[in-house]
Amino acid sequence: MNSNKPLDLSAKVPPIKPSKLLSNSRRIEMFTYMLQAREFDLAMQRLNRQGRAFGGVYSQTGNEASSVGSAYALGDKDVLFPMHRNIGGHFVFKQDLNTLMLAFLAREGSLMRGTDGTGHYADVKKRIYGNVSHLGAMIPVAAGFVLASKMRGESVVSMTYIGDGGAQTGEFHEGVNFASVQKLPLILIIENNQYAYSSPNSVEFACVKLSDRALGYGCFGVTIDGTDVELVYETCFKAAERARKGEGPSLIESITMRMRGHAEHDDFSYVSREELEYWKKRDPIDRYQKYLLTKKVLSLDEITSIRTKLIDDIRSAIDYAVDLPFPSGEEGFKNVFID
Ligand SMILES: Cc1ncc(C[n+]2csc(CCOP(=O)(O)OP(=O)(O)O)c2C)c(N)n1
Ligand SMILES: [Mg+2]
Repeated sequence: MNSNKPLDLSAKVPPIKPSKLLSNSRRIEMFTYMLQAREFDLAMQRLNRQGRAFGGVYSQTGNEASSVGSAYALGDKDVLFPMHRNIGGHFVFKQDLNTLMLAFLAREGSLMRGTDGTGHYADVKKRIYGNVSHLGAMIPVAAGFVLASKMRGESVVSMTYIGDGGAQTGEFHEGVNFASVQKLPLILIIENNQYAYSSPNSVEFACVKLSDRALGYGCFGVTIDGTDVELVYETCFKAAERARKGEGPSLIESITMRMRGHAEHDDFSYVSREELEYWKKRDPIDRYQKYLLTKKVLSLDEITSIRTKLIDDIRSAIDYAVDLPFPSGEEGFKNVFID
């Protein structure tokens, strides 16, 4: 799979590449997390239109397989440094809905004390760190985390993400180079969703695949279809195995599509209808649902009842959060300056 090439609009949607590492119950679990990510995203879009969600609402639609499949491949000591389109990973790491909704609706008492509405929080107990908003800057932090654990003799894998735009920053290079030299157990997923704001890949980089850079760093690199959750899972599981064996970092370019604007204010009129149609056919949830139905892992009725329960739970979390107050103005000055 190439990243920086014009799309072949007539190309057929490939079948899901089933992973031998997954049982059917784990498939259902992954699919449920994907549905949860989608429904949470739709709820955030609605809240934004109702004027109840402030700041940027960065749609995750199209990124569910990449975000869920990658985080699902980690173990229970590993750590996650998600970016702004990785809500699925928060669910995989068992973040609860009320906590997330409080943070996203910037309510008093939330993990960011109501000073942020876009998920820049850390929840150390849940092993979720980030996101660091400055593109690229989280990579050295995620690398530093496992440098520290390595020095303590612990076996921890750190997974983090960067976009196709963020992959062009200096700190991307510094972080991946450092992790490769130190053979750190770091997995970096480049989520190439075709655009950074309105800039397409063609104005971002000149190489064919972003994973080709791995050769220059001396680490493992691969480019995969990021809309196939089982392929994402298997690729990341193997990367984590290599990391635990001391074989160093992996640079995984996951090809997806940002199906909406950069944030909800952006009408993404710079994306052609043909391009969106191409990617609609590769919707990660539709693809996986079709696979699970064909293999009789789930029936349509079962999927409907999973979805209904997820929607009910999200509604309850919204009801819980919207009734709580915003923080006082002084909160914005706390933890910013040293007295
Ligand atoms: C160093 C830096 N420059 C600019 C920004 C503003 N910014 C936030 S998201 C974004 C676009 C990122 O595009 P990409 O990395 O492709 O991620 P995507 O939003 O497509 O998931 C920009 C320019 C920033 N946060 N950090
Ligand atoms: Mg992008």
